[in-house]
Parts: sequence; structure tokens; C-alpha cells
Amino acid sequence: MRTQVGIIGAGPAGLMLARLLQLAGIESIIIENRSRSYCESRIRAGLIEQWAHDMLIEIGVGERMKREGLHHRGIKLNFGGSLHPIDFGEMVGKGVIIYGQQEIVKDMIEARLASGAPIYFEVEDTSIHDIDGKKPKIRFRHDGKAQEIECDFIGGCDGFHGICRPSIPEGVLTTYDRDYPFGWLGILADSPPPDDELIYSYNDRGFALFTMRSPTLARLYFQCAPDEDIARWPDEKIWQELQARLGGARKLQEGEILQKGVTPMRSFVIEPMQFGRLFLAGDSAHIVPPTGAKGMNLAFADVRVLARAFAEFYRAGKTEHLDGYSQKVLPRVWKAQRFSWWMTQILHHFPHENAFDRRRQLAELNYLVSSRAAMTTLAENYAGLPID
Ligand code: FAS
Ligand code: PHB
Repeated sequence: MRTQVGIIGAGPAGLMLARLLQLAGIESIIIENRSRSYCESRIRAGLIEQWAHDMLIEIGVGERMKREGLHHRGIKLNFGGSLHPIDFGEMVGKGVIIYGQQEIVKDMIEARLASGAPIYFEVEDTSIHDIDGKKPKIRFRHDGKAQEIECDFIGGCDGFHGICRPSIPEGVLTTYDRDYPFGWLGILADSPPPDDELIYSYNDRGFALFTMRSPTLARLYFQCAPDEDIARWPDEKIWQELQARLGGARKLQEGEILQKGVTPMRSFVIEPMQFGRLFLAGDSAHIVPPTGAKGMNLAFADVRVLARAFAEFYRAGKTEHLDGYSQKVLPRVWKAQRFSWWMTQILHHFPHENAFDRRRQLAELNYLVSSRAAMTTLAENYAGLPID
């Protein structure tokens, strides 16, 4: 098979890249090693920055999000026994939108297949070749048959555990990373969330986050050990722990737990995010702890720049935007890394901390809710830094 851009991965990065290229009249083929139903049911992100919401509508895949997405003016910080609203609308004139990542994936897959453009699901043995040549190739098996795609460029959108990043020769990439000494135990529950906005809870027992997917579907997380064994958490015990970390601020309504799992926490960036004709975007190049809700939004920001660079190449034969791709996207990646690390370190308990650290965290939280300057900084980063 031959195409202009071969895309590996049907997650937010791969699907958004393909859509932006399609609107620019550039052909692509997406291959994905999971099934369509798996991709459309994988529970991950839930929070969209304002610009990303607007872009999803602009490119024609936001109709259902417009109907079902929840618009929030801000978030609430919960500490010292009371809730402290942070009003993004007042601070920076922007809000955030709650709409599940798997719903966005569903909408983009539907739009792609409706346009007749190809996605190969359930592929196996994916490998990439000649990425430093003029005609890179993607090889894989589909329906038991060996297949090859020859293309001009490869979009490496295959996530953190994909094959694209490891395919770049030794010594080319510099890795920056930090693992956190905790994870998140998360549940999806058939119950109303405790508030109509997100609650970030700082509590002596550890961090907790109360978010949602709809007014009747709660998404709740609490800080746990990085290798926490979910089998040690029967539903009742989970509800008790969540209520304890919410404190008296709100009463949790229990409901059926539909899904539960433990997510490790890490910060990770590679530089550069490209090699030859291979361009990495999203989690294949960088991971943030979910405390700042930046992962999916960063994936969208990467491919927005990458799609423009490809369009410039095919429109005018210009390569400078492609050559400058990493330089263009990494400043935003590092600002999101800083913000996600900052949100994580003020709201979580670390094994080595002492009473001084806890007082310092409380002082930072008190400063945050009593200083307009501090609230504006949080609002600007959380709702989404300006995008050009
Ligand atoms: P993805 O991992 O989503 O997609 C990569 C795709 O490539 C997958 O479909 C995979 O199956 C496929 N693939 C992998 N290897 C392949 C191969 N060899 N061949 C073919 N296909 C292959 N981010 C936020 O912004 N807000 C949040 O609230 C938030 N919450 C999160 C909660 C959890 C529990 C987790 C795990 C993540 C969360 N994130 C959040 C981050 C998350 O949303 C990621 O940033 C986002 O999925 C990144 O999208 P992609 O880069 O497209 O990678
Ligand atoms: C979510 O809704 O899943 C969510 C929201 C905000 C975060 C992390 C996860 O910081």
C-alpha cells in the first residue's frame, strides 16, 4: 500500500492527526493493534481544554460533545475542612469541558470511517523501516496476512508502550523522566458526583480527586501505593476511603462501581520528538501525571503543529516547519510538565516528607485560594495556555 502519511495508533493523537490531514487534502492510513470496540471503551482522560474543545467542533467531530459535554467554570480545592472554588471564567475568561476520551475516540473513528478513509484495527507485529530514508515503510500483519505501507512520513502516535520511539537508533534521543512513589486508584461509578465541578482534595490520608463523566456517572480517584493490589479493595472499602478523603465538605452517594484500576504516575519527555521521516506525538513522546489533566490535551497540541508542518510540505515543498517540529512543540510540553508536577507535589503525600512539608503544602494551598495572582496562574495553566 502507498500513502502520504502512515499513522500508527488510533488514540487521540493518531485520530486527530489523520483528521487534520484529511481536511488539508493529505492522505493517510491508520493502523491500530487493538479492536475498534476496545479503543472506544478504554477509559482514560475526561477533561478538555477550551481551545481543544473549540478545535474538535471546528474540524467537524464535536457535534455529540456539544450536546453531552459538561462545561465547567472552574474547579474546587478541598482542604482544611472546606471547599475553595477557583473560578477560571473570572480569572482568565475560559472554562474546561468534561467529555470522556473514549467518546472523542468514538466520534473521530466514526467520522473517519464515514469518510471512507482507512483504519486497520487488530494489526499485529507492527514494525517501521527506512525512517531515515525518503520512503519509510510500516510492516504489520492484518487478518493473518503480511502487509506493507510505503509512505512519505510516519506519524508515531502509538502511546508510551508503542514501537515507534524504541525504533529510533540509540543515542539520538535524550530522556527526561521522574517516577512518583504513588499511583491513583480510580473508579467509574453509577452515582452522581459530589459536586457539579471537579474537587481536588488535600487530606492527611492522601490525595483524592472527585470528577465525573456525566451528572450520574462519577469518576473518582485516590492516591495509593504505586503497586497497589486492587484485589485488596472491595467496593465498600473504596467508598469509605473516598468519603474519608472528601471529609465533611460533601456527602458521597454510593452506587455500583462499573470499573476500577490503578494507574502509575510518571513524568517523561524525550527530545527531539522526531528522527528522519518519523514524527512522534502524544504519549509516545511525553507522559504527564494526570493531576493537571494535560495528557490528551498535549497530544492534540502536538498534532495541530505536526499537521500544519505536513500541509506546508505538501503545499509548498517547505521542510522548515517539519525540521522545526520538536522545537515548536517542546516549550508547551515542558510547561505542561511543570504544571502537572506542581499540581502533583502540592496535593500528594510523599514517603520522605515530614511535618514541615505538610505545613508548607497547606501554606501553598492557603496562598493559592487567597491570592488573585496565584489563582490566575493556576487558572491559566489548567484551562489551557494560549495556543497559536
Ligand atoms: P494513546 O495511548 O491514547 O493511543 C495510542 C494508540 O496506539 C493506542 O490505541 C494503542 O492501542 C495503539 N498502539 C500501541 N502500540 C501499537 C502498535 N505497535 N501498533 C499499532 N497500534 C499501537 N489526560 C488528560 O488530558 N486528562 C485526563 O483526565 C487524563 N486522565 C488519564 C487517566 C488515566 C487513567 C490515564 C492512563 C491517562 C490519562 N490521561 C489524561 C492521559 C491520556 O489521556 C493520554 O495522554 C492520551 O491517551 C494520549 O493519547 P495518545 O498519544 O493518542 O496515546
Ligand atoms: C478525569 O476526569 O478523569 C480527570 C480529570 C482531571 C484530572 C485527571 C482525571 O486531573
